[in-house]
Formats: sequence, structure tokens, C-alpha cells
Amino acid sequence: MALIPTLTQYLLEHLAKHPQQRDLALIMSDLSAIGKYISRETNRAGIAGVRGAADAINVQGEQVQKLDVFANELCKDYLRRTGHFCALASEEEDTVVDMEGYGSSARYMIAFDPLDGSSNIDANVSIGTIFSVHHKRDDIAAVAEEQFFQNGHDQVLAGYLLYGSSTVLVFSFGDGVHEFTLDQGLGEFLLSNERIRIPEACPYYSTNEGNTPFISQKDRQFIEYVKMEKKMTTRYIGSLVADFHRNLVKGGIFLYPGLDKDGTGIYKGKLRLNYEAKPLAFLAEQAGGGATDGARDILDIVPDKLHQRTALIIGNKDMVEEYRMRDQV
Ligand code: P6P
Repeated sequence: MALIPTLTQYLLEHLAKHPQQRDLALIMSDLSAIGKYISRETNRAGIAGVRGAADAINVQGEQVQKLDVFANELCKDYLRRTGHFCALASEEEDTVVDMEGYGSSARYMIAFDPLDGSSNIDANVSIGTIFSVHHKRDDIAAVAEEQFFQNGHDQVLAGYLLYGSSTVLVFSFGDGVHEFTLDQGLGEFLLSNERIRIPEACPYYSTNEGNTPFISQKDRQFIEYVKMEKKMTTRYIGSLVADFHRNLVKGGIFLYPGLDKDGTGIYKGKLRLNYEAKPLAFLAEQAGGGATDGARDILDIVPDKLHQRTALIIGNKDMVEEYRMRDQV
């Protein structure tokens, strides 16, 4: 019986070919351990007393869920102790998290969304953890927000954990996108899909149609186009990682255009650039897909704020390109 490689075996084989990526392999191992902890807590949320809202509003102005707090504290403590990072940025933290001496010789920094889609926890809908790793910049202070103002093409590792019908870990070091599935019995992530390519076919469009009154005319026209001309089927889970993962493996385009909710004529993005759009855009590109904010490739956007938001159109390359080139109204 051919044994399916564990993540550890896969990383050791990767290291034999890329010895210079030792630290990245160790980081990947640490992130998989975090995924196991969050998966266990998520899978028993209803009996672990971690359902429902915590008594806090985060920097995003969102109601914090109890599982958000668990996931965020776990990520901070675990990642700090690895010693791999000079700085951490979390969706749940106002500013950069100090490594308290653990990161003095660190060569990397990490931005993460500890639990994306957490408003869906109580409905038992899939949720995820998203991470983005860059080299530390030596031209600025180690624990500085500017460490996170880097071009998306320069990510050295990006990926996510998806806590769904199974728990999957999907990541790329920049040489293809690979998926591992958690074998709960073994307590190991096993290789389940190597060198994933987004299918050429694009059967799904994924957008919150409830935002129709708030998007631009040309965005409304494009969504009508994919419905009426391209005859796509709609799928919208409302958890970015789940919507992205479906499109990654089955083909599709996800659209979260800018919204003008106050009638100013200014269309603002909702999703966060540093720890949602950039890492997923890195994976999309590695899998033969694309990602844009409507004007620019997401990976070309250099953030100038830690929690900068962006419009995000991501998935099938041809459809993303059609969106980017759509007629200006
Ligand atoms: P809406 C979840 O809160 C999230 O950040 C993403 O996971 C998801 O894609 C998006 O917001 C859903 O937003 O406005 O459609 O509820």
C-alpha cells in the first residue's frame, strides 16, 4: 500500500532540494500545529463553550467571537515562541505585536487572520486561518508597521487552513500550491493534492448579491454578464477561505467589489490586503489564476496601512482578466 506522505515527510523532501528554506519548512510545521489546535476547538465549539460573541469589538469595528479570541491568542503565543518572526500582525490586533525578545535574530515577519469568517461559527459554516510571510526588512526597525508594507510578489510563504467537512492546509513557498488534509486519527496532515491548478472552466461566480445597490454600474454590468452571457452558477458561502478554496479546486471567480454605502461616489473595499487578499492572490497566481482590485494586480499593491482594505476579484485567470479589462462606463 503506497503510504501518503505526511507534511513532515513532504517538508523534509522539500528541504533536501531547497536546504536554504529550512526556516520556512519549520514555520510551515508550526502553522500546521496551530491548525490542529484550532481545528479541534472549532470542531467542538458547541460543547467547548467557545460559541458566541466575546465582550469586545476589534480594530475592524467587528464583534469579536469567543473563538476569534482563542485563535488569536494561540497564534500570537505559538508564533512568538518559534523565534522565527521579528513581528506579527493580526487582524485582531490594532498594531504590530511585539515578540518580547523571542524575535531578536528573526529573519521573517507574518501577517495572519486567525479566524476568518468567524461570524459563521455558530451556524457551523466553514471558517479559516490565513497567513502571509515576508522576509524581514533590514532598513527599518524590526517591530514596525512598515515591515508589513511589502509587495505581494515578495511573499516567501502564503496559505490557509480551512476548517470544513475536513480540515485542509493549503500553502505555497512559491513553487506551486499544495493541499494537505488532517487525518484526525493520526493527528497528521497528509498530502491530498499537489501542484493544484485552477481549472480552465469557470462554472461559479461568487459574490454577495445583497451588495448590488452599493456597487458601481460597471460592476453590476459585469455580474449580469457572468450570469446572462457566461451562464455561471452562483455559490457564496460568506467565508472567504471557503469561497476561495472551492474556486481553487473547481474553478470560479470571487468578486468583492468596492462598495459605496454612504452615497459619496467613493467605492471602498471590505477585505483586508495584508492577511486576506495578498496571501490568496499569491496562491491564485501560483495555481495559474489571478487577482485584481479592478485596476491593479493585487500582488502589485504595496500597503501603506497595516489593516488596509481592498476590493478583491480573484480566481480563474481569464475571468479576472476580463473583469480588469471590462469597458469603462
Ligand atoms: P459579507 C467574513 O466576515 C469576511 O471577512 C470574509 O470571510 C467573507 O468573504 C466576507 O467577510 C463576507 O462579507 O459582506 O458578504 O458578509
